[in-house]
Amino acid sequence: MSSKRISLTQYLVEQQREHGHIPGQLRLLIEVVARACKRIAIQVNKGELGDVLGTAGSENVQGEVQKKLDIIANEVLIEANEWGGHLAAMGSEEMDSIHVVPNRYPQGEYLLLFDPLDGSSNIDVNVSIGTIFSVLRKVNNQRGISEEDFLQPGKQQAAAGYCIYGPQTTLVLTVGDGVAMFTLDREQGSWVLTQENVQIPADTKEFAINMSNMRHWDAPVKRYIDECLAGKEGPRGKDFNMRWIASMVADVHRILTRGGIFMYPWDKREPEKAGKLRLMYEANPMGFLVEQAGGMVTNGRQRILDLQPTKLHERVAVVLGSKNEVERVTCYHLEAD
Ligand code: AHM
Ligand code: MG
Repeated sequence: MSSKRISLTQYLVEQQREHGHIPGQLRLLIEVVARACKRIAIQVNKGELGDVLGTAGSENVQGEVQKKLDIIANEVLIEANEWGGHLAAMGSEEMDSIHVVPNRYPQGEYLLLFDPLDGSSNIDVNVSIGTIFSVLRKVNNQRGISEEDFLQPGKQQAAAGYCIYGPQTTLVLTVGDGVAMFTLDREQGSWVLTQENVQIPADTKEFAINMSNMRHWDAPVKRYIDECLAGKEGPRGKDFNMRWIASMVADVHRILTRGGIFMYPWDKREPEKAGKLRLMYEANPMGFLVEQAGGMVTNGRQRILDLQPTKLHERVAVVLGSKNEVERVTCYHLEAD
């Protein structure tokens, strides 16, 4: 990378000029989301001093207890995005149904989905958390909008990204032309391009899975992890390392940075054959980023970005990261069918 500092705005303007694939409304949308993430980062950093830790005493649609920061982050994203004229509606992990842009504002061409604060269990313990977002085009041309308009396969995303609130605050973005990372310069209050053309190595010796669920796993997942654990002496002939942060943003960020495989598989406690993670605002945006960085993403059997969603809060099993490892896990599943 050259020593010339490029801001997010400049990056987007240049992308628009050179490749023409960022229409004006999409550029505005990304800038607004990035600004909202900056505001969320400020709240996250305040922690106890800002009275933002702990639970809010309410539950979301999935029956999970909401943390104060879940609600704050959700409000920040809605407020920032509803008036700009770039969006028609928004969907969020923290809202039962979609939020349509009120009539007093112009309605835009895009739909935005987000997990406002991912890794909620890590909020109070000062471990990295993040905001995940997915951008779809509004395909029908009428003013009316419903949940159905959101039910598009992940391969139709116009953009996706996340912001990780960690030792650094970093925005990771794809508009379908590779993955770029922007680090927040706190003194300047601006996003600075710090990495372009991110690539995930095809091979890895690092896996991420919640091992406490092992007894509930399906046979192919157990087989894969057993082989990793067998190390040099086992069929893989190499030792594996393990990491599990329990914030998908942080686990995916590590994989984008140095490779690895991340799994949140379906397990036997779930009758619906889905996993814990949500398709539309967790798996799809992360899937788009990982594929754009040369990695692979499946639900154990199929490419996640090909799946036709059936509801806004649908769950899905997730296997993502270094291509050769994801391919192996997927083969184990297909062989077992
Ligand atoms: P959240 O959106 O409610 O925070 O849940 C999603 C998170 C992911 O970030 C992470 O990979 C997973 O849940 C961790 O789950 P577990 O606590 O079962 O290890
Ligand atoms: Mg989440």
